[in-house]
Amino acid sequence: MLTFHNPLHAGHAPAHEFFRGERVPCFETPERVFHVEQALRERGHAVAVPDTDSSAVLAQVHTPRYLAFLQTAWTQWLQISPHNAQLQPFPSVWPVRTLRSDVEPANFIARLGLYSMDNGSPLAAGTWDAAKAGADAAASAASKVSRGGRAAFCCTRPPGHHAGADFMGGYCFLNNAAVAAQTLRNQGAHRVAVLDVDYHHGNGTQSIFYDRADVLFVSIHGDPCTEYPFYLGHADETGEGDGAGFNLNLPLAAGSSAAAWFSALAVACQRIAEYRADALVVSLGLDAFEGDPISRFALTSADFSRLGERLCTLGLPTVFVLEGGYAAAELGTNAVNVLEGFEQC
Ligand code: Q9C
Ligand code: ZN
Repeated sequence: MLTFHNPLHAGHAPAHEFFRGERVPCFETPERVFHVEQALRERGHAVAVPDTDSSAVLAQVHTPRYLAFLQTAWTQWLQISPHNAQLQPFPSVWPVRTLRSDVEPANFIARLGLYSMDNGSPLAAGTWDAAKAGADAAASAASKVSRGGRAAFCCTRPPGHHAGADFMGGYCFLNNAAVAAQTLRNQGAHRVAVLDVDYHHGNGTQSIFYDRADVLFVSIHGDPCTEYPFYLGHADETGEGDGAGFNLNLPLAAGSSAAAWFSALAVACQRIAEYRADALVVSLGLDAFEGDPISRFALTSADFSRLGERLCTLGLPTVFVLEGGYAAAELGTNAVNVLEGFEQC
């Protein structure tokens, strides 16, 4: 399958994140994409460089002040002290209920909190360049599919589906799936379906399209009662305003079987078929894998082939966008199994 890779992803390489009160090595590493690129090469798939600038579509998906902050965040961090080059900034304060988010504080860490949903999105020197090149890869894959390609894969990191219009979260900075969906809309698709199969609910993508009927969001994920992102992803979130009825969450209990997962996939595919979408974006997280270190579903590598086959039967022009998946050594096999399953039906 034609793949657009992110030539700058390795510049986003923060050292640490927080886990159970401790600073631990990041789960979301450059190694993840090295494995996917290696599997693509070994199995004979063409890998292309992004050829589309996502700047205009990013301005449709994210707010101007969030983009301005993110683009200069590392420079702002260094302006506090040159010694910060060796350190990672983390937010420690957030504008939750009753606090104001309309005024940007002058304090950098306070601004970082304003534009974050958690302390789980570590920044590094190359974060903006990596995230922007990833959005370019997503726009490139969507443009290719708009021009008549059956499918394309955006092989990128950092992931995107937790990033909302004006915040980062869950290792995500720019919402690549939203960029792909909006690009398809801009280039003539009337209705676009986004199917998010990452273990974690795609709260950012849901929120970006929640009041819109032209983009249907469907997600299969760990029940937010116990799983990240905790504060969104319940079954009663069905859309609002023009978007009422165009959001479908299919939460499953942590520990659910592959059989339960494929039953949810059947419901998801049924809804997408009813919607009569012109194109499909798949937020391809691979953390539903049985070996994932931070997730609790049970898909095998063979199940990922089956997922690809099932998605192909929808018969839609399809853009795959890499999201999570932290069993790095198996990530290439699992990703390419989906893509080849798709090509086999
Ligand atoms: N801080 C994606 O899969 N929390 N994001 C893990 C360690 C966040 C996952 C706990 C998990 C986010 C794109
Ligand atoms: Zn995930």
